[in-house]
Amino acid sequence: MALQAASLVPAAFSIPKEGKSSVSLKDSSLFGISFSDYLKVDSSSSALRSKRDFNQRVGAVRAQIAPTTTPAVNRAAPESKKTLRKGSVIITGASSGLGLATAKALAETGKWHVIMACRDFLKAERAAKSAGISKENYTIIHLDLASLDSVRQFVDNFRQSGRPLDVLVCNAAVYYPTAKEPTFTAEGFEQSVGTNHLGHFLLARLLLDDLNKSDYPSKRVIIVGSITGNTNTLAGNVPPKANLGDLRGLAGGLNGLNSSAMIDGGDFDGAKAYKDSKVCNMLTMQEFHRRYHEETGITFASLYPGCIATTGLFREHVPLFRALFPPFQKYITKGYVSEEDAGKRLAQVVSDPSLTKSGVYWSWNKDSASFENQLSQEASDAEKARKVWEVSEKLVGLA
Ligand code: LMG
Ligand code: NDP
Ligand code: PMR
Repeated sequence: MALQAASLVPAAFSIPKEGKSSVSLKDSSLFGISFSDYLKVDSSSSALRSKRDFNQRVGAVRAQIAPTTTPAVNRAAPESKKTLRKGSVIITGASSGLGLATAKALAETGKWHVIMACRDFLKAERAAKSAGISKENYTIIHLDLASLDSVRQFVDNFRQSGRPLDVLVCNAAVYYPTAKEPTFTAEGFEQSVGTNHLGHFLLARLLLDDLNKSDYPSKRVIIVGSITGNTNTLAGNVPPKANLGDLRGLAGGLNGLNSSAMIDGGDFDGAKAYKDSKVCNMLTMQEFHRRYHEETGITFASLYPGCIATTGLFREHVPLFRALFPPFQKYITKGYVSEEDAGKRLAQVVSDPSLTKSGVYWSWNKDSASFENQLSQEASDAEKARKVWEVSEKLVGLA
């Protein structure tokens, strides 16, 4: 089984390739409405309260937007430039789309070694090769997030590699928008929440020890979120909407037998399951922050990189959707971002010295400058975050 082949093979190929042309984000507005940062502010959320504190401190006028200048991908702090050792970053799902583009952006700086944590070893090897990532800048280690045994095996294999861990990027995801019936992970959890949330939850929990041992100046855990899980946005209001309800399905194990396959206990809907999983990702990031940031100094953050309408995420969607979605996002919503530019954004969150704030959700404005964005009420609900955490740790065998 592929799982047993969990390999630890250093990269062996290096073929340089021209970068793709990038698309710059202009005005992200449709019919006069700004989509990139239109936000309903929920004054009861704790995220807002902490943001307010932050904004009061920095004297920002707008509560939800604290733009930073667009920094170079790996602009090292001047004093550390010469002495800093190469950073070591694990990126899950680095075999395509955003993960691959981020691996490329980081590797190209020469300042990062990327551990590509991928379920298809050969695909990852080919992807690294065709992206032109030099062999000394990456290692592929097998990881199938849809199997908790594989997650544990990955952690063992990573430890055996002897490399330090400075940054973990939880990027991999699956999306089944047209599935009529749920499919399940090795442990019998509905596939999208099982992979996108539970697999990453176990991975990040196990790797905290490794991050703690790192002597790197800025240690980070980044979990990729999305606008479509946030119902304070137009995109988050396209049905079906994310909603975790009272977590009865999650508590029942999402197995579709004696419990619903959906977190809220409702009927299966693949698009909703994906959006729910992204809400779990964003809640998990904040709960990590509350539990571990002060004690460990690790930065926990999430982000919405923009709509990367061309990636493999939409592989299960109907052909008409795949054909229309990129032009729709490019010319109508203007929320489109190329894989290359999205990779640079995530690479900033990994490595930029100015993006060390913990517990935040980053987005980018029309000038491609990063800003701290406002999560929806549900995605910033501290009580729900705690419950998701507690139920999840039972499901993955940590409690
Ligand atoms: C659904 O299918 C599944 O049914 C559902 O179960 C779930 O899985 C869901 O979230 C996943 O997917 C997807 C299908 C359903 O969507 C599509 O195929 C449409 C995708 C969106 C693409 C829209 C194409 C519009 C045409 C763009 C052409 C590009 C032209 C570029 C050049 C422009 C030059 C100026 O469909 C839907 O979800 C609804 C689709 C309805 C399509 C309507 C498109 C209109 C877009 C306009 C924006 C809306 C703004 C409203 C204001 C209008 C004011 C005039
Ligand atoms: P892709 O499908 O291109 O990439 C997803 C990656 O996840 C692939 O490398 C895939 O591996 C990997 N993966 C899937 N299942 C598993 C598994 N069980 N174990 C290990 N790896 C797995 O999609 P994107 O690049 O678009 O998605 C990356 C992230 O960005 C996701 O978290 C997504 O939610 C997020 N995102 C994407 C947006 C977009 O517009 N595309 C917008 C907002 C957020 P393989 O190559 O083997 O299939
Ligand atoms: Mg959405 C107005 C801005 C906007 C943005 C930024 C997105 C992002 N979308 C927007 C609007 C709309 N979308 C509108 C008006 C519609 C109705 C036509 C629409 C439809 C739509 C569909 C059917 N959009 C989608 C789908 C998907 O299947 C995608 C999805 O929900 O995946 C979970 C999707 C997305 N839209 C986005 C983004 C970023 C996605 C996909 C990726 C993700 O959230 O990870």
